[in-house]
Amino acid sequence: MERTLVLLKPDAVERRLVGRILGLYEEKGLQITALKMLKPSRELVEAHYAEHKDKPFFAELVTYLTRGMVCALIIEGENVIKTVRKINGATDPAEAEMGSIRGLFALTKNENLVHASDSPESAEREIKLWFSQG
Ligand code: 3AN
Repeated sequence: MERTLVLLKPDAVERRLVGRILGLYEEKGLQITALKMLKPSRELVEAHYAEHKDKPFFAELVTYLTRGMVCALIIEGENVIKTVRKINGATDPAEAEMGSIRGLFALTKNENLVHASDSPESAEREIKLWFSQG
């Protein structure tokens, strides 16, 4: 059994899409095993996106993630990492399949609603960051 860390980013919360998005994961048959709402600190977001710290969009990315509430969840299931990334769709919503979250609801790479871990190693690292208090 695999697990992954998913974030519904501030645009998802601001646009009241949390219920629709959680429904897509659940309707697929995946199990949400932890869920919380928080306004993340700059330190948390910088650590989460450490691999992008030298990218030109890093400052904008940190501002975006820290501007409001985020819904963080752990989802478990067989092949959950690959499956959730498929449900989320490609990073660029213009390339994302139409039935995916980004295909359905997002327009730009800057604000693409969701994050999901890309490997078991990233998942464990990210779960520690976002769910450190038990
Ligand atoms: P994904 O979230 O699909 O794994 P990453 O890890 O390449 O994609 O990018 C992390 C986040 O950085 C994206 N979800 C998006 O918010 C932002 N991002 C990625 N590429 C760009 C870009 N070219 N311009 C602005 N923001 C970007």
